[in-house]
Amino acid sequence: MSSLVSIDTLIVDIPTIRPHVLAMATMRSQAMVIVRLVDADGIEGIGEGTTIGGLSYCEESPESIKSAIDDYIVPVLMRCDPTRVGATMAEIASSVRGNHFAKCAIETALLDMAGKRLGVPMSELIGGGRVRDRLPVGWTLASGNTSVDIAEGERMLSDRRHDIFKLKIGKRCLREDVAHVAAICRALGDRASVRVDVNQNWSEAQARRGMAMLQDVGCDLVEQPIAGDNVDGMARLVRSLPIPLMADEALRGPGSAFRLANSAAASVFALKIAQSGGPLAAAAVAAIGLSAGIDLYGGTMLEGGVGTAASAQVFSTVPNLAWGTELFGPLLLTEEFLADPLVYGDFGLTVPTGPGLGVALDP
Ligand code: MUC
Ligand code: MG
Repeated sequence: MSSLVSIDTLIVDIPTIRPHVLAMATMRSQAMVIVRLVDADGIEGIGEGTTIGGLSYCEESPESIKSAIDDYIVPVLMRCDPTRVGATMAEIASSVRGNHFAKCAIETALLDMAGKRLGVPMSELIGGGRVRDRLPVGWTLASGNTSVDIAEGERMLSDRRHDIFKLKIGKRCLREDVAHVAAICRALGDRASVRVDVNQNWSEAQARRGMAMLQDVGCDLVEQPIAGDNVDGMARLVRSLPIPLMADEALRGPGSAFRLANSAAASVFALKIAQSGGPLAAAAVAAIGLSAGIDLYGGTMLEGGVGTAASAQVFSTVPNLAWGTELFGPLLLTEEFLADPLVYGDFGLTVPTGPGLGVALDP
């Protein structure tokens, strides 16, 4: 039996390139939880568990993720064989409920080690392995100012970096939000796909009105318009409005994916490795979505390079990613912490090909 000889957890807090204005918080920096495991053979595994805006997005914060790992998961890990990823995660699950972001960081690090031990990229340890080496990558326009967003979108298009734009709305009144989206659709909509994310901030009645108005101005998709636990309300919106509704906060792993599919409460699933409980659970969410005829999208918690590489490894195995991905997290940060940055260009991200995650921390 192999064993771990060192486990380090640290919060890496890096300023963003501009304020990122969301319905529930304005981000000026991103606090990412990075885990580094080393086993008795000297093989290193790295993982990331990152959320957005302290406790304003969900029940886990950077500090709670670190504490869940250090105080509750590490004692279990120390008595497990890290080469047995599934068995180790099952042992952790038997003593730690929930805490999906913390579990994601650990499972990612174990899969990174497993890939390095076997000499294969992490994607080859998931489902049937990789089906693509590049992923389309969108960008979020969220400066809080319409003309700044349009100028930023124009730059992204002319640099051939992104032609999918997500707008963060739900903070202002409906009329102002729709005017903002309409202006961006007019300016960029013939060259890009424009979508919105409400981050649960509308009532069902507001959503009914808002989604109809957004469809009329050329918006392609509405992400999580109402509370994620209002599955019946989401189903009613899907049934009565043609514009696709994407589930994000409602998706907390395979169980919730099954319930959403069973209730026909989403047209698209935003796959997220941390929200799902880890890369393997995210792959299960993808399988449920595909089996139910639900489109898929590769989501982000605005992770840095480690979580973004892990997400890319998982999304590279999904047979049909109809709505692309938003794996732009590292590009929102003022500093890089990978030894070699991820490669973006031509509206996409190249999935790393080295063993495990295929990325290393810059010491
Ligand atoms: C979310 O709610 O989807 C993803 C991109 C972005 O700008 O914020 C996130 C979180
Ligand atoms: Mg979202």
